[in-house]
Formats: sequence, C-alpha cells, structure tokens
Amino acid sequence: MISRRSFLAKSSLALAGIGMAKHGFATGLTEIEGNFPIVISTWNHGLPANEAAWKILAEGGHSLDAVEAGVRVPEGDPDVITVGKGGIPDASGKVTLDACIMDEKGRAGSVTYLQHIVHPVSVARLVMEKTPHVMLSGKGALEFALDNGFKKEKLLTKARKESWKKWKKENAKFSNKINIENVTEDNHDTIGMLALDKDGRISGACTTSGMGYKMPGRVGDSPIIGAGLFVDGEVGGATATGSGELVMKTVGSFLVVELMRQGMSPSKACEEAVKRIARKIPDYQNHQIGYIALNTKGEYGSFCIQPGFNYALKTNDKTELVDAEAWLKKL
Ligand code: SD4
Repeated sequence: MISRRSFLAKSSLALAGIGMAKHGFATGLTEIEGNFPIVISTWNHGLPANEAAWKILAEGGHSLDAVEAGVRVPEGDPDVITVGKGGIPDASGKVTLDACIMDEKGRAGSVTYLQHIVHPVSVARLVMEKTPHVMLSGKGALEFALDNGFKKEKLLTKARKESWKKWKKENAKFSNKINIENVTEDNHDTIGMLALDKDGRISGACTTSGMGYKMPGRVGDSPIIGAGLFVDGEVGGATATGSGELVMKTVGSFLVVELMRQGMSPSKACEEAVKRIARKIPDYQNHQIGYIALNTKGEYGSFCIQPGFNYALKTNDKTELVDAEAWLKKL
C-alpha cells in the first residue's frame, strides 16, 4: 500500500532548509526520504478535493493552504449532502456546520454549530490566525465570520429540505432524539484531509454538517482537535469520519497520532484506534468509524469498523480511491 519516493533536496535545501530547520527536519545537505507531496482525504468526494489541494502542493505551496483549498470543494458543492452548502440539517431543519484545521506547528482553529456560512473551514483558519482562541461556536462564530467578510447564505438546499420533511414525517415519534436507524452510510461523509507538502510540512482539515438529523445543539467530533483531527509536525496526522460520539469518547485522532509516535505504521495505528472503540463501546457494531492517517514520511493508511469506507489518495504517480480494511470483516 505504501509507495515511497526518495528525493534529494540538495540545492533546493537552500530554500527548503529554512523551513525544515523551523519544523525539526534535518538541515544542510541531507537526503530526505519520503513520499511527498501527498494528500489523502475521506470518501469519494475526496477525489475532487484532492485535485484542488494538489494544485497548491504541486507548485510547492504549504500543506495548510492545500487542505483548506481541498475541503472547500465539497463544502461548496450543493450535491454533497454531508458537508457545507448541501449539508443535511439537524432534527429541527437547521444546517449547522462543524470544522477545524491544524498545521505542522500545532496551530489549530475550529468552529462549531456555525450556521449560514458555506466555508466553515476558512472561518476555522481565521480563528487560528486572528484570535488567541482555538474554537468559536454558534452565534459568536457567525459574528466573527461576518465581521471578517464572510457572506451569510441560506444553506438548506431544496433537496435537503424535502428529505428532511420526509424524515420528520417518518420519525415523528423520535422527535429531536438521534435515531440510530438514521445513521446510515449517507450520514457518514465528513471530509477529513491530510497533506504533506514538498518541504515535509503536514496539515489537516476536517469539515462536516455532522450527523444527519442530529439533536439541535449537537456538536460532533469533527471540529474537536484530538477527536476529529490531530496533527503533530514531528509525527503525522489523523482524521476521522463516522459517528462522532465514539471518536470523542476515545479521542480518536490524537490516539492514532500517539500510536504512530510509538512506532506504529499509519494503518496499524488506525486499526488500534478502531479496536479501542470496539473494546470500550458496547454498541459499536451499529456505527461506522473510518480513520485515515499520514506520517511525516508520507506513509499512509486507514481502518474502519464496517466495510464500505474508502479514501482518496493523490501522489505524484497515483490518483485513486482506496478501500479501507474493516474490523467487522476481520472478526
Ligand atoms: C459527526 N463525524 O458529526 C461526524 C459525522 C461524519 O461522515 O463523520 N460523517 O459525528
């Protein structure tokens, strides 16, 4: 699964070395082993998202710019029903968005329960860059976005409104409760993206409309640093998709990164994090969780609970959708 490419960063180190010194990489005339640039992201909407990220990576840009540009693609696509503009609403019919972003220096920004803004990831980036905080929520996040030039838009598309009305009729007895029967594959298409740029800098982003028809006020794992996304410039990054409650309870993405720090491969670390869920959460078999991970050498991997999760991969020589290995198939 892991394709590796080694490149000599000799003369380019005059340029890149400045960045590398800052980020803990070897400086001087050093051979840097690694499979980068590289970008991976969850689900098949990761394919067009990776293309947008790749434009930046291929020109030698920063992975932070790449992941932001990448996940903005599904955020802006009204046909993607689990992210941004086309997102499924909560039980009361409101589209509320969660997103976060993190770079190789450990800088992080996040927004939760954000309404009316198509690109929550860009608001999260501004939280990271312009405020002393990590996370803004709800009304405060919206005010911050509007103060910074974001446009207020109507997010509930016609198609999603129709589905929501149908859902409401069929699930009247559940009122505002999360109905596990509604946690279908359609509900599990958060985009999480990890990218390593040509200078070995890793960043990640994660953005979602969250669990479909969630309880009003519910926030999932996706905007929570350590749960839906975690990046450590010395080790790598991980991001999650699926039932956020399970990821939050096990601080999943942080766990994957820490396991990689201890020497596990990205695939093995993702598998261990899924097994942790299987050990700790009794009804985990009713849920899907998919993790993807990338280390700073450009090795990547994934693991999930149910068969059916896939992720998009782009490198200099590969553009593909990869099926993740599933715990329930291994049992
Ligand atoms: C959440 N983790 O809000 C998100 C949902 C998701 O793919 O990943 N969907 O719980």
